[in-house]
Amino acid sequence: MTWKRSHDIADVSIGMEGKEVSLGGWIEDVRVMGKVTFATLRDHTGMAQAVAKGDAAGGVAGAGRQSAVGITGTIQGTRARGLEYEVLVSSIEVLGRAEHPLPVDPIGRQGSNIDTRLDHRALDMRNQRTAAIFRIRHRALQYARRHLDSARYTEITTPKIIGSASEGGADLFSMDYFGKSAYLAQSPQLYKEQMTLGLGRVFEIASFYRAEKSHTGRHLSEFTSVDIEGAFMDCGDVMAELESLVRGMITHVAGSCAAELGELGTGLRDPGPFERLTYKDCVRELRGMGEDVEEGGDLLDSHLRVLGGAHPGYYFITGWPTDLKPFYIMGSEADPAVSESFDLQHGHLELSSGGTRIHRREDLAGRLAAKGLDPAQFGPHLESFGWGMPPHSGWGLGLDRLVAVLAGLDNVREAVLYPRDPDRLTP
Ligand code: AMO
Repeated sequence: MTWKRSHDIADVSIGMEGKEVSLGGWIEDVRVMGKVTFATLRDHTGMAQAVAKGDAAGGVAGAGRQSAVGITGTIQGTRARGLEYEVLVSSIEVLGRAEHPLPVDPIGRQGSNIDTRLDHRALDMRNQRTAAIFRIRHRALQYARRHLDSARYTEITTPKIIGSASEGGADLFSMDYFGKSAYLAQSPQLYKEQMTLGLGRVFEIASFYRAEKSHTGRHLSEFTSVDIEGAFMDCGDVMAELESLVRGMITHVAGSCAAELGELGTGLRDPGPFERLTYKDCVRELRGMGEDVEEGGDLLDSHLRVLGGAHPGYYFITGWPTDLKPFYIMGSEADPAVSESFDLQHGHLELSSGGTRIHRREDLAGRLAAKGLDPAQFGPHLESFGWGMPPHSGWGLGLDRLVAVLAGLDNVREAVLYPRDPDRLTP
């Protein structure tokens, strides 16, 4: 290939008038006006107008929309509205031809349903609305790493192929592992707890797996979780950490993704301190609204929808019955039937859950047995609790769900590159 890129489009300006540049990008639009051809060229940094006359005009017109091209030309002023310069093309090379008809229209003029878009995700990513979602996701992740680093958490990577369940028995993907049974990790729960005894504060951002046959706009078989675990921290400490992380993410995305949020027709601002409701408050409020809720029973999706209608923003639900929570969550000292735990909600959507963990080995073994789990299966985990296990707390935050909220999306699949659900295993 003789053609070579000289600049990203964002780095070209009218200050370079008269200079020659070589830009690589995709042709978004072509207009032939007599002997002059106009084209818009987009790269990962922006859009430029190319103008071609003579031989070059035929080359630009023949390149075809959405083909990857390299153009070489000089920068000149323009009368086009909203633009300060254009590139007068001297030569164009088609580097990767787009074969029409394309399965989805990347400009979004012809709408496609979500399944068609997900089936052709790489091309869908050229749609600026879709690209905006993934730039927002990038900024949210960037902030999460910075925030947790400055709060002295160490990033860890735990195994995804495991020998026994991390969250209890249900919803596990199993597989053959050299003649033994293995599973895909549902969360980093046991490993992150163990890591507090050496590293103190840890976090992980990774994919985890749930074999739930759920066909909803919020459940995935493979999801990304932001997890923390901190030694000598209690439920209140990690709730404060979560609130400051989520508010910081919102502010960071609002500040760094104005164009992307505009593309999605949405806006963001700091929501202020999160409301805190207890489980008992929720039961009372739901009953007051005519809902049939059993005291001590789980809040069903139908209940959360009603509650979310009354609390459309971010809010914590604390004090869940201990029986409703996983085996590692601690009961409170005042009333062991009420746990030191929380869920973070956005309206009806659960974004995160966490709490104070049981850190005494005998108590944990007892809870495992009470939950019908076999303590022997948790042998190495329980053993580590005899090595100076500190009191500790943590949470898991569903990143895909949070990005869907930030980007104003109804379906979590929109916030995931190649979502996996019971009906979707490819591409
Ligand atoms: P939990 O099971 O509540 O807790 O998961 C934590 C958060 O992860 C997200 N999430 C999902 N997102 C999309 N699809 C799914 N199938 C899915 N399952 C979970 C949700 C949820 O709030 N170990 C504990 C956390 C902890 O206590 O540290 C756990 O996994 O946003």
